[in-house]
Amino acid sequence: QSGPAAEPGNPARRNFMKTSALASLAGAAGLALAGCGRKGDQAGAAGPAKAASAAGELSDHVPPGQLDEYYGFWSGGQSGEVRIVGVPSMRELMRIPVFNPDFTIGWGVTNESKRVLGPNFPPGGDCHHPHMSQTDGHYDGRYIFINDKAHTRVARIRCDVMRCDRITDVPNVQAIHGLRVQRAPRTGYVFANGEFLIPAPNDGRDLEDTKKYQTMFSALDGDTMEVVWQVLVDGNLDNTEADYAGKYAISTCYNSEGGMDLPGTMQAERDWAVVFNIARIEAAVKKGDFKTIGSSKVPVLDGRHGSSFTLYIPIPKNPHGINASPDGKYVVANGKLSPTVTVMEWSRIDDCFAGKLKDPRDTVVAEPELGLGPLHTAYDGRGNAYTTLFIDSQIAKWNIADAIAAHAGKKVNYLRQKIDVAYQPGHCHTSMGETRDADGRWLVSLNKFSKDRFLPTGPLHPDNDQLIDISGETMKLVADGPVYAEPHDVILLHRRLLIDKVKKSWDRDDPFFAETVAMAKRHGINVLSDSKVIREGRKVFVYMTSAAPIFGMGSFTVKKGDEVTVVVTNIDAVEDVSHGFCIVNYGINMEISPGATASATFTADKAGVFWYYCTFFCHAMHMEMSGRMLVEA
Ligand code: CUK
Ligand code: CUA
Ligand code: CA
Repeated sequence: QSGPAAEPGNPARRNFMKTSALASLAGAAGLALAGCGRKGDQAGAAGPAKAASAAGELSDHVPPGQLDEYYGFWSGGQSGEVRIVGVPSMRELMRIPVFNPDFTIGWGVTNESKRVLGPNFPPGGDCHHPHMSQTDGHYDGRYIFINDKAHTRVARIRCDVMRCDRITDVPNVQAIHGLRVQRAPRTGYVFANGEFLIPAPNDGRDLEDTKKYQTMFSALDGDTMEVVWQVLVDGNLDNTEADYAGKYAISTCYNSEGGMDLPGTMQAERDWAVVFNIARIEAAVKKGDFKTIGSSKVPVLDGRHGSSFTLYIPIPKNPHGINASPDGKYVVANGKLSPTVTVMEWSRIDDCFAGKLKDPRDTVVAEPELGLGPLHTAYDGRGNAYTTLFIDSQIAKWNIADAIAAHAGKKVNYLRQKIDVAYQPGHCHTSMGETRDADGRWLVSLNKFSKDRFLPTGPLHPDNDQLIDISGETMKLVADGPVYAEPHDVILLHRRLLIDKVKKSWDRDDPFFAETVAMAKRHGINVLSDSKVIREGRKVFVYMTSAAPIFGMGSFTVKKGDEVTVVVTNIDAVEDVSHGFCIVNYGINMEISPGATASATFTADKAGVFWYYCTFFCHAMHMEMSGRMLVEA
């Protein structure tokens, strides 16, 4: 995978930047620079950035003019956002607001974002598990899906524009935690775990009757974002995973006891992992072998013990992460309160569902002891696994085949190495490691504590995401990366899968703002050329273009109490020339990237002169890109 520097110095890129700056300056003066519209080259698309030092070890250094080799998608945890990080440099490239309001781009301010967020937009979210859609076990660059534990939702991010386009409330459960995608034949299903146990229905009765508490496993359709079925389970649900054949999903349960407090969840020596047989579930849905609950139309199947849809595999103790190996053969549950991880073989799960194996524990082919607090496991595609040890503050590298041999009684040492991380790792993730293309180059350890690794930032410390070279026999720590709270999980994918799919300007027929453009059309407005005010009673629609450095309208007049909708269309065709539209003292700010239309609606409740101005520094005359809203008393 490693290669020579693809774009030394990259003069073409520099020329392009100069050209675009000139072009926009010329636009201001009303000049036409014919023949100057040179397109930017696909800088770096041809080969990986130089990441190999003379010694053959990997480096995190990405010099100016070169691009990172990997895209990282970081969950933003309780910030509610997803972040795009370049790897190996570990530089944050962009943020994608999802469940959180964001005033940089007006997420939660614009009408377009409010349509995605829905009418009861609860501010904030808690996202843990970003996963990209796959086709036959390979990332396909279409979508990233992400859970919201705080409001029981699942969101989808379009990878072509890196914007969230759908958010779905999951009924009948509370707190979506584990989330994974169907790998084969494609995504397909998005699997989502309801973590907490609640009474059904959860309407104020049975508050203390904890025997009636329950939760469910949910499957969404990744194309429509509808919840298509749910399976009632015993115990609770923590993390989830899917196989490489499209037959199964599997979830860990740490509260098989049905406990309502910490000691209550730690009674049993073994909890379990529950396997969901997708074909059997689909057949039952087809047959009508389900019920629905309350106003929800989602088919709910009974997958508790004794069901033919599910298999409960006992796992010690309060297991947490669950991770399928990229060879498609195994899945590993991480013991948390047990120093072990449990390796199950998918083909034995086949046998168990077929009745050829009687004891679900016979699906277990290894149970290596690794250290204290195993939480999550990642893979290098060379037969090795890497497990985070939360309590030991280490990552254990171990060999799967040797662990299986040891389980069968052979005298082999499956443990390859332990490396100290700083400190208390949760997830770890390898480059391409959750796909068939696991390339065994990088591992990121997402450490919950940074303690002494960075300059003090007050009582709240950043997390510490450490970059580890796993390309050789031994793991080598390469870099510390401070991050704002709190990434739980990441995915790392090679840029070749995405770099040509990401748009540099919006298509004019993009569905994200199609409704706004349709409204303009009803008003007889061509948003690409018209700057006009349309009044319908107390509703005022203000349409304007933006082209560096002027808005299509220098002022507009409304009456106090009017409901005002401002619609701005960026007609600059120049890459990277985004505008913003902010009305001073009115709580309105939105981003309008090249080719986009954005709108915001508010009540003009204060009379007077209120300047609007551009918030993205777009031009030498950016400060002058402004106008006045005149609100008559
Ligand atoms: S969980 Cu946070 S460290 Cu929500 Cu994937 Cu394990
Ligand atoms: Cu447009 Cu600044
Ligand atoms: Ca337990």
